[in-house]
Amino acid sequence: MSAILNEISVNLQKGLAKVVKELVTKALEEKISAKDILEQSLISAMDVVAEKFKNNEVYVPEVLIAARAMNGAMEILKPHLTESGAQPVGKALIGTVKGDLHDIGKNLVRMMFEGKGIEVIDLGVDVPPEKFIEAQKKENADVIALSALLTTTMGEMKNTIEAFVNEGIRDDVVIMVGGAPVTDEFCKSVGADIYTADAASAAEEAKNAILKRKAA
Ligand code: B1M
Repeated sequence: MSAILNEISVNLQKGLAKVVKELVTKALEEKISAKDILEQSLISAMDVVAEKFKNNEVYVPEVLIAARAMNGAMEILKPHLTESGAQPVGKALIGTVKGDLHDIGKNLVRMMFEGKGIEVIDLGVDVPPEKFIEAQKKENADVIALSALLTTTMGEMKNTIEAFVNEGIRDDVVIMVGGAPVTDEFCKSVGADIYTADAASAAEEAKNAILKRKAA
């Protein structure tokens, strides 16, 4: 790994948002690709934080500070991950489900979608089913993208899908699910259409699904 990517990783683990932003800007100036910065320093730094959190070596405040630094750095990368001037291929609603406050993965998915030319309405975190329904009635999106990071909130994906069924609008949309505890088996069991393990594949699958629907 190049020295600057290592430096970004070390500072992100410490949650030094300002330093991380400066280093990310510098790395871009040095022509390191946004993809490499994202994968080799930001995501790998969060993996280190996650491991330490799991082992009780760091606690919620430290993780929160690192997460803020990560989100700040991603905002700098955003224009570099997004194809500029592309015609929107379709629209997606995205949110982290009710009871769940994790947003880094969801934000990554949003950016990757935007990178594929998909317009994204981001409903944020802790989004109850009725908010997805209300937004869908207004926006008429092609894709509903649900993120969950907790085993205790995965069930909200099922509740959200059931709400779409109850409103009679389930078959009008492609419903995608993802997040660390989510699996393909779970996706099938709750009646979602697509599961992907990472944000880049989610964007790829979303674009394919939109183009397929539009061609049908
Ligand atoms: Co939380 N947390 N957390 N946390 N946290 C986890 C998820 C946990 C696994 C840590 C652990 O114990 N090992 C654990 C969950 C255990 C479980 O349920 N199995 C946990 C816990 C327990 C908690 C609290 C309950 C802790 C507490 O208060 N005691 C609490 C819950 C709060 C709540 O949500 N109600 C909590 C709080 C927090 C913070 C606020 C401190 C912070 C979140 C800050 C934020 O997001 N702004 C936080 C963090 C950062 C984590 C870990 C360390 C890192 C998550 C992350 O951002 N990873 C996490 C440990 C871990 O995941 N190993 C942990 C980086 C990110 C890029 O990955 O989000 O997985 P991820 O996204 C991936 C894929 O999953 C995928 O794409 C991304 C990669 O490309 N993806 C999708 C995500 N969404 C997708 C949607 C798709 C497709 C792919 O399609 C629609």
